[in-house]
Amino acid sequence: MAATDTGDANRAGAGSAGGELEAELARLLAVESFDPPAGFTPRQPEQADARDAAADPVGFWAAKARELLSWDKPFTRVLDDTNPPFYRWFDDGELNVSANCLDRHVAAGLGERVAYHWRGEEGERRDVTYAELLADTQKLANGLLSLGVAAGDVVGIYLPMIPEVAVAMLACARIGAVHNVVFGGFAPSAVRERMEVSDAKVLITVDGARRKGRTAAVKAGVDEEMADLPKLEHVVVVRSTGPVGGVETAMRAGRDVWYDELLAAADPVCPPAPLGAEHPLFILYSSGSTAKPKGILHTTGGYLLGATYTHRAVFDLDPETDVYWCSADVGWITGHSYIVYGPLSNGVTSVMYEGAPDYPDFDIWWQLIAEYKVTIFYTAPTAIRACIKWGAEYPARHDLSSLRVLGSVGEPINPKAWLWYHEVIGGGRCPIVDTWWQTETGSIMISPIPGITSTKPGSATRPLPGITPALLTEDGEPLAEGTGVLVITSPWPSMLRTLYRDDERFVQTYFSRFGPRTYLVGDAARLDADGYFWIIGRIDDVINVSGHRLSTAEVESALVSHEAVAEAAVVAQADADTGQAIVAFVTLRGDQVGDDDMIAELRDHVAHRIGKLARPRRVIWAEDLPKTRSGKIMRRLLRDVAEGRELGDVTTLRDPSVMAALAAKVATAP
Ligand code: 6R9
Repeated sequence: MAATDTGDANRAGAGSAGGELEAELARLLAVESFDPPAGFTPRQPEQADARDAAADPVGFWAAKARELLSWDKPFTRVLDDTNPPFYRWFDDGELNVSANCLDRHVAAGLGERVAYHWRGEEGERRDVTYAELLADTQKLANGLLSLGVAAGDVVGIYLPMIPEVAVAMLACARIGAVHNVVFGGFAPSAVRERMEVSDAKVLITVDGARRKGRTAAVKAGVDEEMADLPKLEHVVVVRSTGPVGGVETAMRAGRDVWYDELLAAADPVCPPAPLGAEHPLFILYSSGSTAKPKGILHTTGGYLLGATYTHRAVFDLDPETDVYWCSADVGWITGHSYIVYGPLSNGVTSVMYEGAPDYPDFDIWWQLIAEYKVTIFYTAPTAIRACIKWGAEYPARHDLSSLRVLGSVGEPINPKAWLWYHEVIGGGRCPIVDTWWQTETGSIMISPIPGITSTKPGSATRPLPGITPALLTEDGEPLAEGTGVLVITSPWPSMLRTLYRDDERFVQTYFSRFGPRTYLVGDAARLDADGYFWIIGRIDDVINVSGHRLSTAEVESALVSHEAVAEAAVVAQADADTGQAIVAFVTLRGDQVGDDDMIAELRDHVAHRIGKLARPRRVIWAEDLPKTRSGKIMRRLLRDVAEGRELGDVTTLRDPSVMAALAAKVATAP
């Protein structure tokens, strides 16, 4: 039964004593379902959308594509499903993503509207308007053309959270170049790999990047790793921090060019190229079951429709009045769809923040929300859990009454974090949208609609209009209720089109288990009697650390690339802060000593190869690893050991005694 939780909104908000808050949260933990807050009136016609989509899903998407996007050439074909899983949407239509994100708003007289209120980590402010974004985008687009970039070429982007990252993406979209953004927190060697496998022609990067008062020399790292990439013709460098540690950024003659000089020399007018709706827009590498990252490919029309429609519907957006902030990094799909493409296509004002949530102090987020009167805030459960740890006194210092809708993404949100978000940040009056989706889906798939859907803490609730998730048993039988494998049974416009230059892996990964018309998500889920989805977690060897996807194989291959390591197996362990944490079982070579120095060295080595977020939380020395007779490492058993569970069946192991030895080790390991 649903309980209404609106009578005394704000009671747990600013000023309430810690004890009272604890008691209130404990009481609410027993509440299973929350009706939409009484004072919240939705603006969008989603009930009508749901009806239309149920009656005619393809017709629904066609209508939305005409209503929400501007087409240079209208499409006449909506969906081509004759060659599944290679679906095509709107494929005889033409449009340009940057024109939809910029030109159409400027043409409508909204050029002076702020696109991004940017804040630097030392408090610097820059308000970038739609007109300014359009001007820079045109110049950079011309600059890229002058460097020889043509439609279809891949351009790498390795930038921190500065407005230039949006300009870089939009400039590519303007000329039909395919961007390949790499998260700024990844190590240069991970960037190199992604540039190499995608044959990137140009890389757009930065002199240095700031993080919590320190500056890292990004361009120097790029030079070290990418001196010998034959296909990489140019490196464009944004002057962001100036010399790092007193050292001038080195520029290689003939290859490197300063971003500001490129823009200054460029023609200010670059008409947007009309592109086929199925023209590739970007590749984004994501972790899969093997060490080789998957180059997820999205195309122009369907992707932009997904991002634009869901950003409106899920956040109950009013571009005229809302101030929106997504705290993700542009290097992830959440940043692509909900910092750049969705918000800009809808013409809303966003906040973009360069820094960390705990710098200069634990209240910086709440300070920004109060200052810019943010109405919609979208973040990750791991960040909420960190805020809980820091304490409710930090949000209590600021006026958060502008907030209207709160969003969550990246991993299942535990009810405790949900309730704290609801009470302390939302003052009990803001609907929470727990949005389930993936890099592959391009846009949000399962989520409540604010003011319409009753919410249950921990459930992403129901599918959005036009989206058809289902649960199957291992044998592919549909489940009306219970726990099973999550699939999506019909195509949707923003779905991935393939894995870059690897159609075979695309079919194999997503469309082989249940056939070419059933998309295998890779998550397990539970469906309750009300038709609500509860995402349980991955069914493959993907680890979710703080909402970031990492593959066990990728971390293992980084570990074994260290000379001291003979073998490594990596598993996830449940973690109260990061959702999951990485545990590495490592067998050293005979002459090596497993001590604290070696642990530190291996952690550094992984940070250097992949990035800091891939560093194992725990390293456990293993004389031997549990293997089947065919030599497969049984990670399931390692997980049981890491999480301190009773061991299951070990009889399939070649040497069952291995597990007892490991269990004893884990009991004493830090
Ligand atoms: C957007 C994004 C996708 C994986 C996905 C699932 C997990 C994302 C979630 C969620 C439970 C949510 N995930 N959102 N689990 N509830 N609201 O995160 O994309 O980086 O590709 O990760 O993240 O396991 O399969 P991506």
